[in-house]
Amino acid sequence: MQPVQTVSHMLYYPNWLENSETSDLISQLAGLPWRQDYLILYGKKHAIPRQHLWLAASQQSYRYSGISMQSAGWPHWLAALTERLNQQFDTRFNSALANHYRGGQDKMGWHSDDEPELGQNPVIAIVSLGVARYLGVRRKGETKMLEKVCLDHGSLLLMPSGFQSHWQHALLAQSPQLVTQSRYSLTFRHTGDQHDARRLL
Ligand SMILES: O=C(O)CCC(=O)C(=O)O
Ligand SMILES: [Mn+2]
Repeated sequence: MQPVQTVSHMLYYPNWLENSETSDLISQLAGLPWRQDYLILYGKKHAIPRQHLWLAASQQSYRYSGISMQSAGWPHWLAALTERLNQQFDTRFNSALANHYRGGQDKMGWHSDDEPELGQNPVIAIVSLGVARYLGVRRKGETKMLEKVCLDHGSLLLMPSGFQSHWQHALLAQSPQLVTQSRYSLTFRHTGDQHDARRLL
């Protein structure tokens, strides 16, 4: 399957999943114990504009945007999907941040996936299920969006090593009147090495 290379050098694989697999995956995802987290900003409590979950084989927690998350487990279907990614891309994914965007109002703000748990120059893969949504990309330090990649149902987007040092991405909000259906994403990561190293000190 030939990927499409985006302007910022990500690799996009439309229909990476077969139709028969996507419906099973959606039912597995729908059954996860999704979390609604909150952030306190200037003394005011804000609901994060999506539901999420940290999934990992190890009990290692994951910290991003000031929220610390314990692993909600490592289901067999996720282990199988991870194995497939690792075979195809020669990666070492062992964990995933799962996101549930309930409608167009749900989103993720501008960021790079550069948490210390991920090590240097991580490769990140995003599997998308449900309604198509746009991932915006801009250069670090700039506010102008360079490109908008449509993440279709069943697609895979690969952010290569080095991408996170130069670029930021965001899952863009859309009109809740226009986008009423939900989308799930699984963003695969490799975590653990730094913690092992720290434990040895
Ligand atoms: O939902 C997406 O496609 C993007 C999510 C993302 O950037 C992340 O989980 O770090
Ligand atoms: Mn991200």
